[in-house]
Amino acid sequence: AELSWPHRVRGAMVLAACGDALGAPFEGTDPVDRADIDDWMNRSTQLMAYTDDTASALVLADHLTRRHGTVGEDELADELAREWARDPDRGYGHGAARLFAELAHGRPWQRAAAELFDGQGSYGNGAAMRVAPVGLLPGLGLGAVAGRARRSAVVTHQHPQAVDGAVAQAVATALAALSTRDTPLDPDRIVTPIREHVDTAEFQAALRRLPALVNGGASSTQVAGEVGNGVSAIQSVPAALAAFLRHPDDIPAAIAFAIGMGGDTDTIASMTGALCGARRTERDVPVMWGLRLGGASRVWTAASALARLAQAT
Ligand code: 8NA
Ligand code: MG
Ligand code: MG
Ligand code: MG
Repeated sequence: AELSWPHRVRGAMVLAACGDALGAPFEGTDPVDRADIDDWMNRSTQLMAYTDDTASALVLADHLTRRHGTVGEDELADELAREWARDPDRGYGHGAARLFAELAHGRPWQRAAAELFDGQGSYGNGAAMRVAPVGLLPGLGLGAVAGRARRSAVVTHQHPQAVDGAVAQAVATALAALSTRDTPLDPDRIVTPIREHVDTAEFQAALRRLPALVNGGASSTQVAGEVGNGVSAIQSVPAALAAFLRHPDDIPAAIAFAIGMGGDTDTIASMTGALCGARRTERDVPVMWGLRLGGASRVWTAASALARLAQAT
């Protein structure tokens, strides 16, 4: 009963979308005024809109639901490109928009993704920001989660740090969904298993610093200063994990912490939301956020369909 996996799936998907929409107005702001965050989170009754982060996470969720949890790279590339073409003004990164335009013209993803940024591939967080559904698949070991995260990433992001970012965020989501609520979360017990699945020395180093930072009670701005808050996976994925580990059982505090880091606020808050929602379930998502979220029924439908995979197996 404690695990209640379907509730955790819905919690993660809905709170990831809310984090994205709550963080979006602050994207690129650095530093962010804490009073502005509180006002927007707590008092405003304005509608809020999700961005590319959620749009692409919903594509991946639907993909996994239809394929009973497996990743098909060709299909996924096509589905992501079609979502971009249908609704291109959701705030996609430059490399992502260029890539999707090429895919829409029939170029194979293998070549188009590899040629981005002078042949380095993108090190942006675009593969990590959409990956939470992979960590929410029922009954997978962490190695299988990591493998599916990698396959879901490479269709757009071939830089090794961007792939590591997707692996880290997917494994973190699975660990959050497996964790016991309201019992203290030891940062080492989350960070150590994630480190077993990432490949690059840079990602290893970025993750290794997190437990001391979190245990030392670092503030939002201190974490941003140490870890970074930019659109690269190597900065934003550890930043989101730190926000979750600082406030694992207090959703508004974790989201405010994430937005308070500044920089890529929609994406950091969305990834934090996925982790907190996976630990807490949808029952702990503030009701007003769901009511303010444009497209909430689309999010709810995709989340509930993904959650039903747990009942089918
Ligand atoms: P992406 O692949 O375009 O990467 C994002 C950005 O990272 C690029 O536009 C480049 O500036 C930079 N970049 C990535 N790889 C390299 C490289 N190898 N060499 C040099 N520069 C590089 O798109 P993505 O899907 O990975 O990005 C996701 C982000 O874009 C999310 O934050 C999302 O919300 C969106 N976004 C962010 C901002 C922002 O200011 N933070 C603004 C608009 C859109
Ligand atoms: Mg975005
Ligand atoms: Mg954006
Ligand atoms: Mg962003």
